[in-house]
Amino acid sequence: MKRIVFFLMLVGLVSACASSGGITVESVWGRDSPKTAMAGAVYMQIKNTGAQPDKLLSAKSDGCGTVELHESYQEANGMMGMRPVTGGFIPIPAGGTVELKVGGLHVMCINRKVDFTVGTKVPLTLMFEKAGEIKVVADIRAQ
Ligand SMILES: [Cu+2]
Repeated sequence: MKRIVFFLMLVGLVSACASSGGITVESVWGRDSPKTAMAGAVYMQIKNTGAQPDKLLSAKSDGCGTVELHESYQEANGMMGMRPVTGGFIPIPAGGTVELKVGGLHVMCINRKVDFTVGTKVPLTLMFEKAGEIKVVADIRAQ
């Protein structure tokens, strides 16, 4: 019986954070959005406890037609816009944490195949230059 409880705890930990090499990805979530929206943003914390800098190169998901790495920026008219990140990757400095958050960097799920409704889980595969593939699950929630 104790073993079963331990196993369940372990599964809980694995889904809450995923790591490879010196890279750990935590708090992966997306905000719920109308079914009519074609795209949805996913946020997370990426920690690099290694001695080498790494790069998030790309991401993919069965729940999305295309996945892009985006940054938010302020347009000349003061409106917030977003665009693919400069250089096409997100640098993860050695010993640093990069936060993908509302109004900043995010992973963009384009041509969604799943609705971003509260409680939905969207699997994502992140590709890092050195750490390789890291699979995570985004929890869709209100904020
Ligand atoms: Cu975006």
